[in-house]
Order: sequence, then structure tokens, then C-alpha cells
Amino acid sequence: MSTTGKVIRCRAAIVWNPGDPFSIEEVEMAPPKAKEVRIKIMATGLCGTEMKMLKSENIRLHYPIIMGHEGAGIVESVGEGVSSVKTGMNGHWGLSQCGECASCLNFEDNFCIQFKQAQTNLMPDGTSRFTCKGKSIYHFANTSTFSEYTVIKEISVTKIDATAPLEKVCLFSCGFSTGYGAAINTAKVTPGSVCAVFGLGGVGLSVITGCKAAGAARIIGVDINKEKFKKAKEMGATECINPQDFKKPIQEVLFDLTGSGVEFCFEAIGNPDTVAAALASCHESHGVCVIVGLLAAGAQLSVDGHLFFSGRSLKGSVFGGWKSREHIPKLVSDYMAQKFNLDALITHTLDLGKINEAVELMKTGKCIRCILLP
Ligand code: PAD
Ligand code: ZN
Repeated sequence: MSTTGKVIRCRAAIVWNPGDPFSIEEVEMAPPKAKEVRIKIMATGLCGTEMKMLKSENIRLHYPIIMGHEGAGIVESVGEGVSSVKTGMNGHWGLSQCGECASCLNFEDNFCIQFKQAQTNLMPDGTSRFTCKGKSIYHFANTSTFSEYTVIKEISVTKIDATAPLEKVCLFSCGFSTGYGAAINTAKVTPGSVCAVFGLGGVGLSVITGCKAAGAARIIGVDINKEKFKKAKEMGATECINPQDFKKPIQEVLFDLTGSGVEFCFEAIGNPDTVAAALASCHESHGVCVIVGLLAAGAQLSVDGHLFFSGRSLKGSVFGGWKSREHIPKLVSDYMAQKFNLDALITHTLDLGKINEAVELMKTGKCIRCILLP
């Protein structure tokens, strides 16, 4: 029996209040309104960003909320006026791409103005499509993938290869694309260069994959968890170091190791102190430091202004600089053509009902990416 136009009762993981664990609940998922699409989620990753949100670090959110943004699924139905997406299509999402705003029209920019609206944690008409126990539940990043179904905007849905395994390519909705693109698009890593990556989680390892694809000669992994080194080397790191093994600050260690500093340095942790260390590790004139990690709203950076005198640069990067609808289908095709190793990022797979176990695995550093199956 078709569910088009009807409310679907389904399972979702809700966080009721800041700092609470996930609670598995039955929710009512309203049908999509105009220019919206309802998706049956087939798989979703748990990203470092949700880990930060669970710690209720100063990331502006409204509660109760259904988090999750690293998902892939199948279009169940579409709202009025939807023309680019059809029922049954394999879908994927990242940032929105309206194609009309100043960011979308800029060749190098991917932060579509319509994504900012997602920060209200509501759909464009200012309401939610999720209800639970009579309460309206907030969306997250216009995705909310920790649910069997979700409703998102048409301009955030990307059509991908119908044969792509959704339980793997869901990582293109965030972690992999973010890290890989930070190296390729934001830093523009050059062949033969010396790179360093601070933080060897799913995002940092994807940065390593990007540096390797760009032909970097040296890729130095930096993490306080030594358990991460084996996988980092498997992905392309040429050496790995733990800042806690040295008496000197890590930037001095990196200068000792490289002679003149790192040419492309990435911070994939989201900590103001490691951003400062990553910047100070860069070559004094042509060194480029890219902040990939999410810093809490209001986080202040303490960096020596003189570091910029000689030409170093510091850049931010969101979703790896990819324009979602335009670029992600090609990345998925490259994966299908085995151009890079995405599968190595997936260390665990669990039922969505076990999402709090996935949180524990991430907290204890035992997991790179845990795929949750709704
Ligand atoms: P993760 O928690 O799997 O990885 C973080 C890694 O950093 C772990 O291996 C830690 O051991 C390591 N670490 C923590 N503190 C330190 C330290 N002081 N020195 C060295 N290493 C340390 O997270 P992830 O890889 O999923 O995400 C990483 C960050 O990227 C996180 O801040 C997340 O919010 C952000 C992110 N940004 C975007 C974007 O578009 N910019 C997208 C997705 C994720
Ligand atoms: Zn736009």
C-alpha cells in the first residue's frame, strides 16, 4: 500500500535535552510539503560533529532534536513542485545547492545561503515534519538521518549511482567528502608536498586519502591516540606522531622533522589549541593551514599575529568545498571505480537501536565510523 501523502509512523533516535543520551522512540513523520522530499533512510554514519553536539559544547541547537547527517537512502515520495528528484531514486545529501545564491554562483564557494536556514532546526516554512508523543521534534542540518524516514529540501538531495552500496556511500554525505575535499579543493595539495593532519578520526583519515590522491610526498599523522596510527598508515600516512611523546610543543617537533615546516597542515579535531599548533607548524611563507574540525560557537583562537607576516595562510573548509548536487555524484562514481579506499573508514555496523553503543565506541576511540542501519 502506498504511503504517499500519509503520515508514516517510524523509529527514530531523539535527544530530548542537551547532554541526554539518544532515546529510541516511535515518531510520526509527516509527508513532504512543496519542494520537499521524504526519504527512507538505509544507512547513516555517526560523525564527530554529533559527538560534539552530545557533549552540548556550544553548538547552537534546539531540543528535542533528531540528529544525524551522514546518511543515504531511497526517495519514498516527493512534495508538490519537486522536479529533480523522483520516488525510488537513490539519494544522498550534503549542503544544499540552490544554484541561485551568491555562494552557489561563485565557482569556488559551496556554502549555499539556504543551508544557513537549517540552523533554525526547522523546515523552510518554520515548522517540523517530526512529532513524538504530541511534541514537535526539531530537525538537524536539514537532514535528521537518525530515523527510518526523514523529510529534506529538494535542493539538498543529490541523485547518486543506483548501484552504489548505501551502507558505504552514506559517508559521502559528510566525513569522507569533508576530509578528502579539504585536501583537494580547499588546500589544493600539490604533488611532492609535505602535509600534516592533526586528528586521525574519519575526517582526518579522509584528509590523508585526499593528500595521497594529490601526490603528497610526506603525510604526517598527529593524534594523541596511538591506536589510530595503523589505519592512518594504511590510508597513506608516511609517519605518525603522538604529541604526548615529546617534551617540545608539537609545532617544534614538526619543524625538526621537516626542516622548514609543513606545506599543508590540517586540523581535523575542532580544538582552538590544536588549530594554533597546526598553524604554527606551517612553512613560514607558503604554508597553508586548513581548519576542518568544528570549533564551538564563540571559541576564540589565540595565535601570534606575526605568524602571518611572512605569508602563511589559515583557511576554513566546510563539506570539503564540494558543491553537493554538482560534485558528489562524480565522487560516488570514482568510489565505484575503486579510485579510493572508503571502506577502511567503516570499523563497525550496528542497528540504529544501538546508537548509544556507537557513541561509546566513538568516545573510547575504538571506532572510526560506525554505520547505523535504521
Ligand atoms: P573523531 O572524533 O572521530 O576524530 C577526532 C580525532 O582527534 C580522534 O582520533 C582523537 O583521538 C583526536 N584528538 C582529539 N584531541 C586531540 C589532540 N589534542 N591532539 C591530537 N589529536 C586529538 O571525529 P571526526 O573525524 O568525525 O571529526 C573531526 C572533526 O571534524 C570534528 O570536530 C567534527 O565536528 C569536524 C567536522 N567538520 C566538518 C566540516 O564540514 N568542516 C564536517 C564533518 C566533521
Ligand atoms: Zn545556494
